[in-house]
Amino acid sequence: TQTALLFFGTFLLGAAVHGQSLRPAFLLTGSLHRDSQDLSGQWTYSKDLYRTGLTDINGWVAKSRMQRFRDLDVAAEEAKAGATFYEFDMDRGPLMAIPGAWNAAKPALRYYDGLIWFQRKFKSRPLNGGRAFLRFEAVNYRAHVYLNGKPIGRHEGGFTPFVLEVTDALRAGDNRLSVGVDSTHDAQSIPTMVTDWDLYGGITRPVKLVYTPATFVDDATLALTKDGRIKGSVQLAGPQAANQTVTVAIGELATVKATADASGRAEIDLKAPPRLKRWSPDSPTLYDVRFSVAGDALRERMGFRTIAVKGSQILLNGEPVFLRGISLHEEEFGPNPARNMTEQASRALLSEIKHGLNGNYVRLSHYPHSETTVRLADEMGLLVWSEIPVYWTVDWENPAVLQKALAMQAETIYRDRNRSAVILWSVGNETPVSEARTRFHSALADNVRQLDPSRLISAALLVKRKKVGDDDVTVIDDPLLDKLDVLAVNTYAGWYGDDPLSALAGLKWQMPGDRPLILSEFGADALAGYCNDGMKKFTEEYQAQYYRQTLAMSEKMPTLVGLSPWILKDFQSPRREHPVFQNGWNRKGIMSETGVRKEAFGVLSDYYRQKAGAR
Ligand code: GCB
Repeated sequence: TQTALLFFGTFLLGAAVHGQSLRPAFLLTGSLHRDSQDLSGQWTYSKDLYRTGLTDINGWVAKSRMQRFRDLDVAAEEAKAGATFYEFDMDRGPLMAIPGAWNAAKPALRYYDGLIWFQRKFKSRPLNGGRAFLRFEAVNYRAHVYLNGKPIGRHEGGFTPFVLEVTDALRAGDNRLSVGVDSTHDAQSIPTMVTDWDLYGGITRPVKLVYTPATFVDDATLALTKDGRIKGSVQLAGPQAANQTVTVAIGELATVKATADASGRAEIDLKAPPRLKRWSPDSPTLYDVRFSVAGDALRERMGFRTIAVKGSQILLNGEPVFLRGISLHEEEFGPNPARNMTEQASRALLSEIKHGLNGNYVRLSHYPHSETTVRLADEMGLLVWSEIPVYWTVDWENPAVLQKALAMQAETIYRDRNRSAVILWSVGNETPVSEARTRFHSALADNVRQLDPSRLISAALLVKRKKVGDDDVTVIDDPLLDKLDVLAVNTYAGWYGDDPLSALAGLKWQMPGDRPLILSEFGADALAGYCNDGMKKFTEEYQAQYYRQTLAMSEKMPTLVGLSPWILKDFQSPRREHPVFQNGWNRKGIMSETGVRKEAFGVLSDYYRQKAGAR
């Protein structure tokens, strides 16, 4: 049908036309500081498990009774004489706070996995020749967006932002925004339907209506190079973009001008001012940077630092750095996390790492975390590992799936490349080695290298146990190694498998000697408060002892440059259903879901304090 075709059309535009460069049509970088209207708040919703809102389109019913996206005042229609009726009414639907995951919002939606329609009415001012865009920070997993009954676009991928222009569909005055959110995953989604974390469907991050002039600064980036220059680019969009003069001001330190080319792109290249303070976890200096053209300016707060690999070391601003970190899922403290990463929720999590654990690093697993979190890492001084959910198994042979992963990676890089905190892009987690899988990851790594040559590439790999002579050796020899700057492995000896804890420190490892290594995961479950039961699994003592022994093992790895044990706090996972110890929670946190520190927290915190002192 016509509507369905239109739908498909907008989707293709996103995936294929821009697929060449992987640059989305619009980025609206730095949207924090733009002229915008926050659409957070109470939205109405309507469950649609059988997808009638999408499929019941002018087919065997002349006038659809179920299309939740229609621009329709159902109560007014019902008041009219005649036999017309509808089987939805978005205006009188139940309410839900957006952003937030529906699973946490209502007990009846706790395990709902499917399509739900959301609606928000809002007033817009007249555009007067300007333009307007909707910017969604994240919708998990697919979004179908309509404004005033018109299809605006679609997006797939639950953790990255997307921008849709609504200049033509927007009305000065009352508007009706409808979003169909489909949380279902399948064998071709990223991730697939089996992971070790919870579903969390919904509009999980903020939505904004952003106003711009006809020609505006869509995106701008700067980075410090190893030879002491600041280089980057500014991308303008709009009819007057070509040949515009762009002015870039870095705090009070420097102001330069550049001229955009025919495509509206200006290259920036200046010598780093001598007074420039380098960003580091110990002194996370940020500058107010302004990229301006006639009629518009993009404001950013950003730091400047270099990151590189030399032999088996990671160098931050030219100095070796040891990454004292931990892995983190995006779940706020409390018994019923909603994935609503407010500044307060994010700050609480990152403060535990920075101040509680004496850390300088966080692995934001297993998907791009909220912009709020990454910006706070910049501000608070925590180095970041960033990853997309290419996790366990993916349909490696399928070119459409690769295209999704590439787009997701690009959306992440464009969003976060001005954050000094981010030093590592990871291209996958624990993917079983096969030729097709290695080809897939290699394509991702090449893509990252092209989009952002200034950062390091890694992946969390699986290890193998092998007999070498009489020895039982843990080996890292993944064929993906050639594509990676930094090796990273997840190791669970002492938890999964039969190794006694006392054997961990003596385990033998074999790995390339010329590449830095991170233990990207190690961990053991413990139920907070379960103690004194003879070193049984799930006790706090077992977990603490596991940490001591694994840290002792890590001390013997000459190329080790960092740790991100699994994980800061307990998190919800449908895989974890032991009725005494788990009840739907993965218990590998060194804190409980509500924030109670387990014994292992102290072990790691003491270890990091010593490490920090030993620098
Ligand atoms: C892993 C996965 C992580 C799991 C963890 C576990 O290796 O990367 O997502 O949650 O193990 O608890 O088994």
